Amino acid sequence: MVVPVIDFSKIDGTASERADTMAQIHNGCEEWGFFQLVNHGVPKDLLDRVKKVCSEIYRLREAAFMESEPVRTLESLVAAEQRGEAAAPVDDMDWEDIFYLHDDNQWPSNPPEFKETMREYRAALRVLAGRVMSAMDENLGLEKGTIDGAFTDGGRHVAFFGTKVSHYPPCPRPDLVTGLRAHTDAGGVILLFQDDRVGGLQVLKDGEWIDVQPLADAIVVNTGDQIEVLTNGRYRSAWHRVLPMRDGNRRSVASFYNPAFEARISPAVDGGAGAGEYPEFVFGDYMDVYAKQKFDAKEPRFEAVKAPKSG
Ligand SMILES: O=C(O)CCC(=O)C(=O)O
Repeated sequence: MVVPVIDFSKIDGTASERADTMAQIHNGCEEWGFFQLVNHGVPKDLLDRVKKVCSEIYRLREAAFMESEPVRTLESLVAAEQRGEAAAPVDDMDWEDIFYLHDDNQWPSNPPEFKETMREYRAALRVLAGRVMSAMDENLGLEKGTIDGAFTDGGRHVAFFGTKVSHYPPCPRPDLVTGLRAHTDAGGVILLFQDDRVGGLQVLKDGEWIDVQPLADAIVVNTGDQIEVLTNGRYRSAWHRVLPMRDGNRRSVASFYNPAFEARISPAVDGGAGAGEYPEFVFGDYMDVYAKQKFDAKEPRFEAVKAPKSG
């Protein structure tokens, strides 16, 4: 099984190319919760610059990673093992170096081209997120703008758009720690620019972990828990994880197009089987629960934000 790869430029092609592309997107959302887009309109030159500034920034952060808790924890586990003690795998931390870019937080000012490149990249990705959401609206028989409108409460708020820059440095003992523990994403549409050589990302499909194969210049799309609620379970958020690798420093840049924290989320389409199970809630409340339960099953999160029934 291979995560679907979709040529997004064909959405502007002939009627039959468009219909075929829309069907592939629908299948990717319904059957996988993950797919890869090629020819997605984000210029290659911009992707190359993103790779360059993100690699440079890791070089500036590497010494701090080497002093970080995952590294120290692993070192002490290995030392214990050498003393003949049993080393149990760590299950509460990840072998990753990360930082976030939002519209209103402080960004690194080194290397000097970082800010400008990432501003340009985020603008391009915001456009791509809009195009992907429009395709989903159409595939679900919703009026254009429905998903985005739900994320902004009909334009009253601004959708949250965050970017997480991650590196998964080479790990000497991948048997003792995870790159990133299995989880589903909390938000809406996630667009990931992953390393084109070092793998490690896997998606759970029909009970089996499948590699999200590195593919040069592709953007991996996955849908989060809010899309699952809006679609009444038709597009379910998929579990995914990152395995640590002995060789290679994997880079990934994940951009999350999420509802505004104030947005009220509830199913926007009639559900099939399982309809009616999804509650209405405020996204910020969901995030409060998610912050504590990211690596747990999602159903108790939906349960936790369900408003108590009156009477
Ligand atoms: O780094 C990756 O490939 C995946 C990142 C991810 O799943 C997350 O940050 O939630």
